[in-house]
Amino acid sequence: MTDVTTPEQAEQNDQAADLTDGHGGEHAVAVAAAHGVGTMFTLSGAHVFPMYDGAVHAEPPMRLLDVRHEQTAVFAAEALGKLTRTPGLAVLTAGPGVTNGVSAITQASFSGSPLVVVGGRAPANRWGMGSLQEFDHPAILGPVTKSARTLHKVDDIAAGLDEAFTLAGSPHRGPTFVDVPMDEFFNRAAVERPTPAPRSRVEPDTEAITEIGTLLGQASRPVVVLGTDVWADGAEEAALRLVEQGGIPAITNGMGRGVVPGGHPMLMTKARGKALGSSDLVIVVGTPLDFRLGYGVFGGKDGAPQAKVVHIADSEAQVSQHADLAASAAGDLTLALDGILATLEQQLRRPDWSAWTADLRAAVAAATERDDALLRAEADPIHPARIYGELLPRLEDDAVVIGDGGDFVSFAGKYVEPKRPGGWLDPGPYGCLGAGLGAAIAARIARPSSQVVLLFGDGAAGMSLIDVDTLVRHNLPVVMVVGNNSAWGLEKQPMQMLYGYDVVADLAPQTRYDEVVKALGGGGETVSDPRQIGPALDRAFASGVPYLVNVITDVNAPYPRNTFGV
Ligand SMILES: Cc1ncc(C[n+]2csc(CCOP(=O)(O)OP(=O)(O)O)c2C)c(N)n1
Ligand SMILES: [Mg+2]
Repeated sequence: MTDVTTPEQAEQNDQAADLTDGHGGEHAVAVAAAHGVGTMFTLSGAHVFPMYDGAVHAEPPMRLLDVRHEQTAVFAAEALGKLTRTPGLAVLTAGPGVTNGVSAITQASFSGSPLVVVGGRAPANRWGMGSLQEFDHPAILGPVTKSARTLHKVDDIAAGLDEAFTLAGSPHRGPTFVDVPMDEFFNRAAVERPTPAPRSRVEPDTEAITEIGTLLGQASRPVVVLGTDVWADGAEEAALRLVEQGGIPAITNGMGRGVVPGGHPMLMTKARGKALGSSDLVIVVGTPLDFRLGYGVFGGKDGAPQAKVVHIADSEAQVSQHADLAASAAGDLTLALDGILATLEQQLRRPDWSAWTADLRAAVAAATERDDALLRAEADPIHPARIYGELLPRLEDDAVVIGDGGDFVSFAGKYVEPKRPGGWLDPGPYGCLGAGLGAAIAARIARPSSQVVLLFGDGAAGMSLIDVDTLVRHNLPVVMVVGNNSAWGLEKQPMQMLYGYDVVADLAPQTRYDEVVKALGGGGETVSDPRQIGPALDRAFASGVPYLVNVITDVNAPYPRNTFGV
C-alpha cells in the first residue's frame, strides 16, 4: 500500500499523538534538559555533531563546555552530578573519545555518582565494513556502568535517554552509557518525548529500623559514620537530626563531609582511630565497608571487644556481603535515619553517652592541638601542612574544596573540615589521579559565587593541567594550589620503606606549574618561603582568573600513613 499522507496530515497526526519532530540530537538534548541538565561536557567529533546542533537550537540553548581531553569532560560531568545531585552529561565521540572517558566513568561507578555518557558510534549502514572508529562500546562499558546500550534507531533515542537518566539518578546512583550510530543520530523522526518520572522512595524495612534503633538504645559507645550517599540521597538533614537529637558521636567521609559541620561538638572525625577502635556499636550509613573503613571491622582497641556493626545503604545491593553485621537496612536514607531516631526517642530509658562523648571530645581537642603545631610549621623547605594552616582561615563556609594527588591531598582529608555538605570532592574509592581539573570546572559552574579550591599534588597536576585552557576560554576562575615535592610522594615513601630504594618516583625539581597556567592565559606564582603562602593565596582569590600557587614543599615530610590503601 502506498503512503498517501500529506505533510499537513502527518503534522496533524503527530500532534494528536503528542509527537515531536526532530533529529536524533534534538531529541537527546530535549530529554537531557527535561532531566535538569544545563551543561554538556564534550570534545569535538563528527559522530556527535547532532548533539551540538541540538544544544545550539534548544530553547533555551544548552551550554556547551568543550575541554581538551575526554577524561576531563567525564570527570567534570561526574563532579557536576555529585555537586548538584542531578546526573551530569558528557558527550564523547566514537572510539577513542569514548575509551578516553573510561577511567572517569569507572570512578563514577565506584563513587555512585549520577552520570550519563552519550557516545558517538560508527554508522549502522556500514557496520562491519570497517568505517573509521568502528567499535562496539557497550561491550567494554558494561562492567563499569549501570547500563550500557546502543540506541539503534533515531526513534529509540528519546525513550532510551530518558531511561538512562532515570537509572543514573536512582539509588544506588551511578553512570549509564548509550551510543547512537552516526546515520541514525543525523536522521529525523517524530517521537514522543517522555516526561521524567517523579522520584520514588523505597521505604526501608520497618522491623530492621526498629532493630537498629533498639541496638542503639542498648549501646554504650556508639558511633555513626556518614558517607557520600547521605548527601547523594538528600538525607543530610535527617543525618544531622539523628546526630544532634540522638546525641551520637559522628564521623564523616567522602561527600558526607560537612553533613555534621566542621567544629560541631558531635563531629569526631579527628578522633577517628579512638572512636572506631573503642566503640561497641558502629552504624555506617551511605558508604561501603571498604578499605577506607577497615573493611567493616571496628572495636578491639586496647583490649576492647569487637564492635557490633550496622550497615545502612540506599539500596539492597549496596549492603555489605563480607562484613559481620548485627543488623542492616536498605532504602531511602532520610526515612531510615528518621526511623532510627524515632525508635530511640520512644525508649523509656534514654542511654547516657555523656562520658563517651566527653572522652572523644578530649581526643579531638588533643588531635587539634597536635595539628596546630604542624599547621604553623616554620620549616624550610616548607612542610605541606603549613599550606593548610594558611588556607583554612581563608576558606568561606560555602567553599568547594577538591583534592587530586597523593600525600599532599591526604593532609587535606585530615585538616579540612567543611562547614556545609556538598563542598568536598575527592576521587573516592577508585583513587584515580587526574580528576581534579574536571571537578574544578564543574564546581565553578555549580557554585558560581563560591570559592573553588583545587589542591593538586605535582604529579597529579600533570595529568590535567592543559585543561586550564578550558578554564580560561570559559572564564571559570578557580584557585589551584600545588604541593610541589617534585615526586610521586605517596609511592616514593612506601617504595623506600619496602625496598630501601625508589625508582620512577621522582619528578623534575621545582617545576614551574604556575608558568604553565600563565602560558595558558591564567595567573600564578611560586612560593618557597612559608610566610609568603598566605599573601599568595590572597592574591589568588582576588585575581578573578584561574590562578595557580606553586608551593615548593619538603619531599621528606610524608603523610604519616599506616596503610597503602590495599
Ligand atoms: C591514574 C593513577 N595513576 C597512578 C596512581 C598511583 N598513585 C597514587 S598516589 C600517587 C602519587 C601522587 O603524587 P602527587 O600527585 O605528586 O602527590 P604527592 O603524593 O607527591 O603529594 C600515584 C602515582 C593512581 N592512584 N592513579
Ligand atoms: Mg608530589
